[in-house]
Amino acid sequence: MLGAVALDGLPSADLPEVAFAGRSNVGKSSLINALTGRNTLARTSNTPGRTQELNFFNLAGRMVLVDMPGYGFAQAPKGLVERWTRLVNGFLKGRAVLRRAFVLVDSRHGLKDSDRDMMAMLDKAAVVYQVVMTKADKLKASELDAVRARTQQEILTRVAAHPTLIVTSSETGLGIPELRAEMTTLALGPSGT
Ligand SMILES: Nc1nc2c(ncn2[C@@H]2O[C@H](COP(=O)(O)OP(=O)(O)OP(=O)(O)O)[C@@H](O)[C@H]2O)c(=O)[nH]1
Ligand SMILES: [Mg+2]
Repeated sequence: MLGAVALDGLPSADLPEVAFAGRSNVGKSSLINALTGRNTLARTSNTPGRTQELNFFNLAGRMVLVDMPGYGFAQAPKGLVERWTRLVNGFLKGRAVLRRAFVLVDSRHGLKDSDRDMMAMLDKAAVVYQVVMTKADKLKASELDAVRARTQQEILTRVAAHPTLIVTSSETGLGIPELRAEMTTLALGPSGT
Protein backbone atom coordinates (compact mmCIF):
# COMPACT_ATOMS: atom_id res chain seq x y z
CA MET A 1 0.00 0.00 0.00
CA LEU A 2 2.49 2.66 1.11
CA GLY A 3 6.10 2.81 2.24
CA ALA A 4 7.48 5.55 4.48
CA VAL A 5 11.18 6.23 4.86
CA ALA A 6 10.68 9.29 7.04
CA LEU A 7 8.26 10.46 9.70
CA ASP A 8 6.79 13.18 7.53
CA GLY A 9 5.79 10.56 4.97
CA LEU A 10 3.51 8.53 7.22
CA PRO A 11 0.01 7.82 5.93
CA SER A 12 -2.92 9.35 7.80
CA ALA A 13 -3.83 7.49 10.97
CA ASP A 14 -7.51 6.75 10.61
CA LEU A 15 -7.67 2.99 11.14
CA PRO A 16 -6.46 0.76 13.98
CA GLU A 17 -2.92 -0.47 13.33
CA VAL A 18 -0.73 -3.37 14.38
CA ALA A 19 3.01 -3.34 13.76
CA PHE A 20 5.40 -6.22 13.12
CA ALA A 21 8.86 -5.78 14.59
CA GLY A 22 11.80 -8.13 14.79
CA ARG A 23 15.38 -8.82 13.90
CA SER A 24 16.28 -8.71 10.29
CA ASN A 25 15.39 -11.95 8.53
CA VAL A 26 13.14 -13.15 11.38
CA GLY A 27 10.25 -13.53 8.95
CA LYS A 28 8.16 -10.34 9.36
CA SER A 29 7.28 -9.94 5.70
CA SER A 30 6.60 -13.68 5.32
CA LEU A 31 4.26 -13.63 8.30
CA ILE A 32 2.33 -10.68 6.89
CA ASN A 33 1.97 -12.57 3.63
CA ALA A 34 0.77 -15.68 5.50
CA LEU A 35 -1.73 -13.63 7.52
CA THR A 36 -3.17 -11.93 4.49
CA GLY A 37 -2.96 -14.94 2.19
CA ARG A 38 -1.14 -12.79 -0.33
CA ASN A 39 2.23 -14.22 -1.22
CA THR A 40 3.54 -11.17 -2.94
CA LEU A 41 2.18 -8.42 -0.72
CA ALA A 42 5.20 -7.87 1.52
CA ARG A 43 8.54 -8.37 -0.17
CA THR A 44 10.59 -11.15 1.42
CA SER A 45 14.25 -11.86 0.84
CA ASN A 46 17.31 -13.72 1.92
CA THR A 47 19.27 -10.52 2.33
CA PRO A 48 19.02 -9.31 5.93
CA GLY A 49 17.96 -5.72 6.27
CA ARG A 50 16.08 -5.61 3.02
CA THR A 51 13.06 -3.79 4.45
CA GLN A 52 14.39 -0.33 5.36
CA GLU A 53 11.14 1.54 5.61
CA LEU A 54 7.79 1.34 7.34
CA ASN A 55 5.41 -0.45 5.00
CA PHE A 56 1.70 0.02 5.55
CA PHE A 57 -0.84 -2.54 4.34
CA ASN A 58 -4.53 -1.73 4.45
CA LEU A 59 -6.62 -4.80 5.32
CA ALA A 60 -10.01 -4.35 3.68
CA GLY A 61 -10.41 -0.89 5.15
CA ARG A 62 -10.58 -2.31 8.68
CA MET A 63 -7.05 -2.35 9.94
CA VAL A 64 -3.56 -1.46 8.81
CA LEU A 65 -0.55 -3.78 9.18
CA VAL A 66 2.82 -2.12 9.52
CA ASP A 67 5.90 -4.04 8.39
CA MET A 68 8.76 -2.43 10.31
CA PRO A 69 12.38 -2.39 9.19
CA GLY A 70 14.36 -5.17 10.84
CA TYR A 71 17.06 -4.63 13.46
CA GLY A 72 20.03 -6.47 14.84
CA PHE A 73 21.94 -7.24 11.67
CA ALA A 74 25.68 -7.29 11.96
CA GLN A 75 27.87 -4.65 10.30
CA ALA A 76 25.08 -2.11 10.06
CA PRO A 77 26.68 1.28 9.45
CA LYS A 78 26.15 3.76 12.29
CA GLY A 79 24.15 6.16 10.14
CA LEU A 80 21.70 3.41 9.26
CA VAL A 81 21.17 2.47 12.91
CA GLU A 82 20.54 6.11 13.79
CA ARG A 83 18.08 6.50 10.97
CA TRP A 84 16.32 3.30 12.02
CA THR A 85 16.05 4.47 15.63
CA ARG A 86 14.68 7.87 14.68
CA LEU A 87 12.09 6.43 12.32
CA VAL A 88 10.94 3.55 14.53
CA ASN A 89 10.94 5.47 17.80
CA GLY A 90 9.18 8.43 16.24
CA PHE A 91 6.54 6.16 14.78
CA LEU A 92 5.94 4.25 18.03
CA LYS A 93 5.69 7.37 20.15
CA GLY A 94 3.41 9.34 17.90
CA ARG A 95 0.96 6.75 16.69
CA ALA A 96 -2.24 6.85 18.72
CA VAL A 97 -3.97 4.27 16.50
CA LEU A 98 -1.28 1.67 17.11
CA ARG A 99 -3.04 -1.06 19.09
CA ARG A 100 -0.20 -3.50 19.46
CA ALA A 101 3.24 -4.41 18.22
CA PHE A 102 4.05 -8.02 17.52
CA VAL A 103 7.69 -8.68 18.33
CA LEU A 104 8.83 -11.58 16.18
CA VAL A 105 11.48 -13.90 17.53
CA ASP A 106 13.15 -16.69 15.58
CA SER A 107 12.31 -20.00 17.29
CA ARG A 108 15.83 -21.25 16.68
CA HIS A 109 17.43 -18.38 18.58
CA GLY A 110 15.00 -17.22 21.24
CA LEU A 111 15.28 -13.70 22.65
CA LYS A 112 18.45 -11.76 21.87
CA ASP A 113 19.70 -8.50 23.32
CA SER A 114 18.52 -6.60 20.28
CA ASP A 115 14.99 -7.94 20.99
CA ARG A 116 15.33 -6.79 24.59
CA ASP A 117 16.32 -3.33 23.32
CA MET A 118 13.25 -3.30 21.08
CA MET A 119 11.01 -4.33 23.99
CA ALA A 120 12.53 -1.61 26.16
CA MET A 121 11.73 0.91 23.42
CA LEU A 122 8.14 -0.34 23.37
CA ASP A 123 7.87 -0.27 27.17
CA LYS A 124 9.00 3.35 27.06
CA ALA A 125 6.66 4.30 24.25
CA ALA A 126 3.83 2.57 26.19
CA VAL A 127 2.95 0.34 23.25
CA VAL A 128 1.61 -3.06 24.27
CA TYR A 129 3.49 -5.81 22.51
CA GLN A 130 3.16 -9.53 22.08
CA VAL A 131 5.94 -11.93 21.28
CA VAL A 132 5.45 -14.16 18.26
CA MET A 133 7.88 -16.99 17.62
CA THR A 134 8.55 -17.59 13.93
CA LYS A 135 9.89 -20.44 11.78
CA ALA A 136 8.66 -23.10 14.24
CA ASP A 137 8.85 -25.62 11.40
CA LYS A 138 12.64 -25.49 11.65
CA LEU A 139 12.75 -27.12 15.11
CA LYS A 140 11.97 -30.47 16.65
CA ALA A 141 9.03 -30.43 19.07
CA SER A 142 11.29 -30.86 22.09
CA GLU A 143 13.57 -27.98 21.07
CA LEU A 144 10.57 -25.79 20.40
CA ASP A 145 9.13 -26.56 23.84
CA ALA A 146 12.38 -25.57 25.51
CA VAL A 147 12.78 -22.23 23.76
CA ARG A 148 9.10 -21.51 24.19
CA ALA A 149 9.25 -22.07 27.96
CA ARG A 150 12.34 -19.88 28.29
CA THR A 151 10.84 -17.08 26.24
CA GLN A 152 7.51 -17.27 28.06
CA GLN A 153 9.20 -16.95 31.41
CA GLU A 154 11.14 -13.89 30.34
CA ILE A 155 8.22 -11.96 28.86
CA LEU A 156 6.25 -12.34 32.08
CA THR A 157 8.82 -10.05 33.67
CA ARG A 158 8.31 -7.22 31.15
CA VAL A 159 6.16 -4.17 31.77
CA ALA A 160 4.15 -3.80 28.59
CA ALA A 161 4.32 -7.36 27.26
CA HIS A 162 1.16 -9.31 26.59
CA PRO A 163 1.53 -12.54 28.61
CA THR A 164 0.52 -14.89 25.80
CA LEU A 165 3.16 -16.11 23.39
CA ILE A 166 2.13 -17.19 19.89
CA VAL A 167 4.17 -19.82 18.04
CA THR A 168 3.96 -19.63 14.27
CA SER A 169 5.27 -20.91 10.98
CA SER A 170 4.61 -19.06 7.75
CA GLU A 171 5.57 -22.27 5.95
CA THR A 172 3.04 -24.61 7.60
CA GLY A 173 0.48 -22.08 8.79
CA LEU A 174 0.97 -23.00 12.44
CA GLY A 175 -0.38 -20.29 14.73
CA ILE A 176 -1.69 -18.13 11.89
CA PRO A 177 -5.38 -18.53 12.90
CA GLU A 178 -4.50 -17.58 16.50
CA LEU A 179 -2.63 -14.49 15.37
CA ARG A 180 -5.47 -13.54 13.04
CA ALA A 181 -7.93 -13.89 15.93
CA GLU A 182 -5.83 -11.50 18.02
CA MET A 183 -5.82 -9.02 15.17
CA THR A 184 -9.59 -9.25 14.75
CA THR A 185 -10.06 -8.46 18.43
CA LEU A 186 -7.69 -5.53 18.13
CA ALA A 187 -9.45 -4.21 15.04
CA LEU A 188 -12.80 -4.24 16.80
CA GLY A 189 -12.06 -3.24 20.36
CA PRO A 190 -11.17 0.26 21.52
CA SER A 191 -8.66 -0.84 24.14
CA GLY A 192 -7.33 -3.98 22.54
CA THR A 193 -6.24 -5.76 25.66
N1 LIG B 1 11.27 -22.38 7.14
C1 LIG B 1 10.76 -21.15 7.25
N2 LIG B 1 11.35 -20.11 6.64
C2 LIG B 1 10.81 -18.88 6.80
C3 LIG B 1 9.64 -18.67 7.58
N3 LIG B 1 9.36 -17.35 7.57
C4 LIG B 1 10.31 -16.76 6.80
N4 LIG B 1 11.18 -17.66 6.33
C5 LIG B 1 12.35 -17.37 5.45
O1 LIG B 1 13.22 -16.47 6.12
C6 LIG B 1 13.79 -15.52 5.20
C7 LIG B 1 13.48 -14.10 5.66
O2 LIG B 1 12.11 -13.86 5.63
P1 LIG B 1 11.50 -12.39 5.52
O3 LIG B 1 10.02 -12.54 5.68
O4 LIG B 1 11.99 -11.69 4.32
O5 LIG B 1 12.13 -11.71 6.83
P2 LIG B 1 12.02 -10.20 7.34
O6 LIG B 1 11.91 -10.27 8.82
O7 LIG B 1 10.90 -9.50 6.63
O8 LIG B 1 13.43 -9.60 6.92
P3 LIG B 1 13.87 -8.05 6.78
O9 LIG B 1 12.83 -7.37 5.94
O10 LIG B 1 15.20 -8.14 6.12
O11 LIG B 1 13.95 -7.48 8.14
C8 LIG B 1 13.20 -15.85 3.84
O12 LIG B 1 14.12 -16.66 3.17
C9 LIG B 1 11.94 -16.64 4.19
O13 LIG B 1 11.56 -17.54 3.18
C10 LIG B 1 9.01 -19.82 8.21
O14 LIG B 1 8.01 -19.75 8.94
N5 LIG B 1 9.63 -21.02 8.02
MG1 LIG C 1 10.91 -7.74 5.50
